[in-house]
Amino acid sequence: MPKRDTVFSTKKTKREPFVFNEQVADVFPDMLKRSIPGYDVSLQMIALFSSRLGKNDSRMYDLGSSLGAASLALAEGNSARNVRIIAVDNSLSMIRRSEKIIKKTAHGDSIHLICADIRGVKIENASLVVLNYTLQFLAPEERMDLLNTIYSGLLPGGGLLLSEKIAFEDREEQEFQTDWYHAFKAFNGYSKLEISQKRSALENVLIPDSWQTHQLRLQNAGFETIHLWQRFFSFASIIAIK
Ligand code: GEK
Repeated sequence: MPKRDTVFSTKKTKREPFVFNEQVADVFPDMLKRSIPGYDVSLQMIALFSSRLGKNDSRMYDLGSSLGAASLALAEGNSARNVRIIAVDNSLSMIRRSEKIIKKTAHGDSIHLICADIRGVKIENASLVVLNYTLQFLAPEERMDLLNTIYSGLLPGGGLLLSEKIAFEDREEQEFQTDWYHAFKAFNGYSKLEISQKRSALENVLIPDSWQTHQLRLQNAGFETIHLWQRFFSFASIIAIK
């Protein structure tokens, strides 16, 4: 049973920005399951994309790997030979825990963990790159550089799997989607206090872009095929193929 997320359950005396520390890493699987509609499906489909897009002797990257869930999905779906999966996260709490989790699976030899900032990572010979709810944590003006780096490190026909919280250009839709998203969280057992404290901790930490902004950025990076393949409320998953 994953440990229950109670990070925002008691009243905080001052507003502190959200960080991926020990307390968060300790309850992370429960936090994501109850906070991201479509998270489990995103992992299942990462395995599917891996099974079709993986190429012999290539690399796959999981950027912002947290506890390694997407890396494990890449490894489970992969049927190509000699694929090296590189998982990168700058939270030592996450990397330490993911090391223990991955060691207990059959994929310990194919997944390589790196504790580093994804903004400095070198991408090469990649058949797949995963950014599963990570790009949203970079400053908006830094996102294009990362996508350019990813595009140039991908092999022709290689894919980028991008999942994000998105914003809506239409104010009425933004309010509608936010309201239903909060209903989703309440339905999953989060109190009003937890929902509002987490929301305020994520302000200026998680900055969502609209689908149109993502599409334009991916086009500018050079991707030829760009499609939305899942969306639940304000959480969307996109595939972009070089
Ligand atoms: C999953 N992909 O389970 N460099 C490296 N890591 C970073 C950076 C950065 N600049 N910024 C944020 N992170 C995972 C879930 S969580 C999404 C990804 C969420 C890391 C951060 O430490 C955290 O582990 C991850 O990106 C984002 O499929 O919590 O909403």
